Amino acid sequence: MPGASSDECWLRYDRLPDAILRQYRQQCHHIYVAERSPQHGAVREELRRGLGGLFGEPPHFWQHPPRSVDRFVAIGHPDHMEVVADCVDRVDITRLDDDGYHLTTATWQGAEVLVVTAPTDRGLIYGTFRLLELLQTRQSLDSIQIIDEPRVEDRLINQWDEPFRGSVERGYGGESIFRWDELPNLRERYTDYARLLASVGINGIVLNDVNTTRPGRPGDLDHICAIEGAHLIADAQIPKVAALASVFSRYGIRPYLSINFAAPMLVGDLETADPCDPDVEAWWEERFDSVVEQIPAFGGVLVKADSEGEPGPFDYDRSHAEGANMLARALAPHDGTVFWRAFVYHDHADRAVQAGETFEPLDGRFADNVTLQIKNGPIDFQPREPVSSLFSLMTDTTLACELQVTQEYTGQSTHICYHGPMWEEVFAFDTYADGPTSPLSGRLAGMDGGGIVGVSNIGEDRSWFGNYLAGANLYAFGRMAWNPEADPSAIAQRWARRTFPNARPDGISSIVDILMASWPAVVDYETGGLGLLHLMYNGSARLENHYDPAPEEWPEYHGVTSEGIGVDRTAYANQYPEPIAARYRDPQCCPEEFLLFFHHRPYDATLADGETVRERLDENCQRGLERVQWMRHEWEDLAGEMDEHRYRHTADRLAEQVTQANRWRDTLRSYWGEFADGSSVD
Ligand code: BDP
Repeated sequence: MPGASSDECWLRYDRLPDAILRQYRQQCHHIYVAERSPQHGAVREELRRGLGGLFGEPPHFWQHPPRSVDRFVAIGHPDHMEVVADCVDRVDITRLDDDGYHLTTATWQGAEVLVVTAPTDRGLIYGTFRLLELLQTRQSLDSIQIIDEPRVEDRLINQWDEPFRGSVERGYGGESIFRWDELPNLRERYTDYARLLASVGINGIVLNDVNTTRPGRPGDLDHICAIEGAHLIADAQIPKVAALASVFSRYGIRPYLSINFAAPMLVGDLETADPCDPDVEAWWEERFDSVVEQIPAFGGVLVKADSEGEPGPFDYDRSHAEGANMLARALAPHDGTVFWRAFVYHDHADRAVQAGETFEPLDGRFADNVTLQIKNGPIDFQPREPVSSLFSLMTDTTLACELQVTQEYTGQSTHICYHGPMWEEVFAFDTYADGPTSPLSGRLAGMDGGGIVGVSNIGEDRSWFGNYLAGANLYAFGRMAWNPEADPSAIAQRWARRTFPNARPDGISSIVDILMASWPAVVDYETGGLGLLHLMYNGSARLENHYDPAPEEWPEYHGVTSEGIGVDRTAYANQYPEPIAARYRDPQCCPEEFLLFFHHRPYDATLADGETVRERLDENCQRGLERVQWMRHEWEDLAGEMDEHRYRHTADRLAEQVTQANRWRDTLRSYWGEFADGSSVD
């Protein structure tokens, strides 16, 4: 069991009330699970922990069919377990997606059996977590029939871990949990993290930050460990990565590394990293051979190239397809994937336009094992952005959608901001990539190798996230990567029931209501709700603040002038296929929430209901504040529904969120107010 210093999040296995315990114990005390692989070990361990906690006594494990009992649980593949083969139709199981699973009840030689089966060991892990969820949420196990399979193939967490300083870029849940200086020695917390990820269906983790060298910008702390991310592929460091990787692999989570495109020079001693130079390709081949020899489950690499100072193919006048494909060839013999990020800076002043200009001409030219990893919006994880045009433009390329689970621009670990509803909006967006009705969810699901990727929000903090309610974001990320059409409110409900098992149904409903109100609230008070961006403070420190209101810092992003507000992004709107382009191009039909993203409008321009732009912005800021006040008030009534520590911690966060929402409202209103009233000049 994790100690008091580590919260159990939704894997909380508090003892169940006696009234329901008897039957559960009869059904699940005897467990028959083979010991065939490390994943089977993980299954047994989770059941020992889970059932041990829920029942107050550990289950009894069998290595062979328990013929002397009249009820048991059997977990395994039909090919490996006669009981399972007798209870289910093997064809149904082989037809399941690799990561799918099946829970069913059956009778076997007079005994009642609850079967958890799957085509792969990973599926068995998912099925086991599902069984434990049924018990945690006190559902009947009589005559169950559950078949579940992921709709998206690659469901990855990107851990923006910075080995050289023991921290996580944009991580607000405390210091890094990875102790690179102590590895290959392992910590219990690594296993707990793997359990949390596997329990929501994550099947891959990139272990280090996309920025792979130690930045020399002002404000940098002294390093506590000399390793830079770029060097994790060096022979000297692979054993550390291998140790960490072994923990995640045991839970069916494939390990990946972020690499530096110039590694042949930085880590090796070549004089170039030109992707068309055969020595460069040979260098990568040799590196990957070495990595895979020690990390057989190695999944591949993530690359941030030609962006924010990171090297890339442009340094050699090569295209991003040439860069990505060179790595893809070197990885192909190892069944590895190159996740190539589309977050690229180049000649164009507007980053939104840049991505389309860089990548559209390359559509269809990427190798099969390259996945283009695209942020959900064209700018940068703002509280709300239109969905990136690349999802419409790239019709012949494998794609992944990159989301931030961490709350870089949505209040970090202080504000409550449940991202589920934002992701729902993103996945529901009709890309028109294949004519009408091509929602992003369907595109990612229907694609061989399609992916959903999330930048993690965990750290060393006791809560993992710096804010207990932010656990809902990691939970929802996993669930929506599994099924991008899943309903974020239902997910919040499942999360809350598992996280606060002693809360009454009314209490759970309040928690869900708070979560569901939180993203619209943040959008309102941090942006005014009409599509403005980057109104937060940046600063010159290495980890820009991105938290406090400071609209004066980046006028080019939100376009506030004495004439009006917003940015004319017609060029970007034109990248979308029709009819999306027409909708965004015309201020009269542009959805209100993106009006000022696409257009510079006079303050007194009227909206559909006759109100002016300025009035609406002011009102929305006020509405956001009121929503947070309501959330705080609603939380006050939840005392008694959970332990004092989590209750108080969250109450303190909400009190601070109210203070901050007030600041945001006042700062934004007076900022554009001064321009609009003529007291501030451009
Ligand atoms: C921005 C972050 C920065 C990341 C960058 C990226 O502020 O820390 O390095 O995105 O995604 O949002 O590469």
